[in-house]
Amino acid sequence: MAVAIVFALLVVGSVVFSLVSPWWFTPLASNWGTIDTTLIITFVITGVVFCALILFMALALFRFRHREGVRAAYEPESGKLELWLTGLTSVGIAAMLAPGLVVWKDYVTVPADAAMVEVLGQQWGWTFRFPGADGVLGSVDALRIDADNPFGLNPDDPHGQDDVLVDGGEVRLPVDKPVKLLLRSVDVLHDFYVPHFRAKMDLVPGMVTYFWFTPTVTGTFEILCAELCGVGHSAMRGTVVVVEPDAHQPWLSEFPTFAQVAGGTALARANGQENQSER
Ligand SMILES: [Cu+2]
Repeated sequence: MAVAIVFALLVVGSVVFSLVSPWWFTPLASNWGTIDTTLIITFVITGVVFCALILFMALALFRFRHREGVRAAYEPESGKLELWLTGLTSVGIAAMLAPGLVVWKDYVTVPADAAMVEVLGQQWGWTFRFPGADGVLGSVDALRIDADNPFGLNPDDPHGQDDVLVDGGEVRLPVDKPVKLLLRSVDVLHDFYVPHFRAKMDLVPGMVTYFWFTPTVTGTFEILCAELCGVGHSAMRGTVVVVEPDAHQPWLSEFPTFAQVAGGTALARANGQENQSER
């Protein structure tokens, strides 16, 4: 009897806590409100099932408690009950999975006008590459990655010459413009996650993954790595600053293009060789 009351109180407490909880999603700052909707559908369905199961247990404990002279009836099979339970479970699971399929299709169907930005993850930080004036990212090869060429760009690819290389862990994006993020990892699995955008995706060494979103609110948002990637994992943070569209280009122009970086490296090498030959 006492246990039945504890179970009932557990249900009441869980429902009240869920309704007045101070912990909820961070405010949404992208187009992915549908991801919140699918999560809420899952919360509601699992919540209803949780309450129904616990209350049924409380009811069974109370109704079938020990009484002198009363014996339990043995009923191992009930076709009718199994049909009901199977049917209801199927409907509940389908209702949780189906909305996700619709949202996933949107998530991987990138709008034609989306800007492209590459995100490069590395133990334990983020760098970014914009395609430059030609709008095309230059080709890359992991084997070319070294201290002078951290993105592994192909120096012979004309598309790569104007690519803008953004260091420092902060990327700025224009508000209300769809953007496709192309994700690469230098070393191990990482996961690019901005809670306010609801969007996340693994970075997998050896392949390029992607997702898209439209930032809808200006402000500063934190990038987290959501894949345990080594001892510095918790420090693998960055910042997305969503700015007004006309503030974006001035910020981007502060960063060097690949041609400038590679030219500087070539010059430094040439100077180094000169110095050596002078000696
Ligand atoms: Cu990581």
